[in-house]
Amino acid sequence: MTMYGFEIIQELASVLSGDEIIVSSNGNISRQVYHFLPKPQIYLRGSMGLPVPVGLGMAMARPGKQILTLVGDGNLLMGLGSLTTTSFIRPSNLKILILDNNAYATTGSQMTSSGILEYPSLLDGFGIPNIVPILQDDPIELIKEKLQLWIDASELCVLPALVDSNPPTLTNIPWHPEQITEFQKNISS
Ligand SMILES: Cc1ncc(C[n+]2csc(CCOP(=O)(O)OP(=O)(O)O)c2C)c(N)n1
Repeated sequence: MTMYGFEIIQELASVLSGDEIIVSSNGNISRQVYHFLPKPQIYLRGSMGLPVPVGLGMAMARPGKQILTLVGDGNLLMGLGSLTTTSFIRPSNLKILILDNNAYATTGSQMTSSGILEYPSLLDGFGIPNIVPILQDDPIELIKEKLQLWIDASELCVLPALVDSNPPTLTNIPWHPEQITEFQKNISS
């Protein structure tokens, strides 16, 4: 069965309370979040490797908000060391969803090295609570269940999702980075 990251993002819509802040990876994932989920959110643009550090900073700065960080495998690998700091600080309002399509889909679907990762062992090694990964042939009810468990977790929690890669089809986000910064500054704690 084929399952793309954008389908997980669409499913996410049904478990959101509406009060969460989403931090999304640059490229395709930010575009999908912009197109399929409530606006505004913190759409990273340009800089790779930053969704986890930015999510961590947001979770510390806004302890009263749930921060959902959506990170592609390319972005995760580029900032892998930030999992150490994340585990050390351990904000209970930070939830990380890894959308692993084993590719840099945004720039032409070049293969990443994520295929060698065993997410449960990797995350256990970092001391980070995690949920059994979403797999391509998981039935939709199970996917929703895992998303719900993840979003309801009372502590730092990571949910990996192994998805298929598809080329970007969505148009870029029409917002200037300054507008996104303005939104970010005005989020109440
Ligand atoms: C430092 C840096 N290197 C390369 C790029 C170009 N770039 C933008 S998005 C992207 C791929 C991101 O991959 P991933 O996080 O797996 O998300 P996907 O594109 O698969 O949705 C790349 C290589 C960049 N923006 N910054």
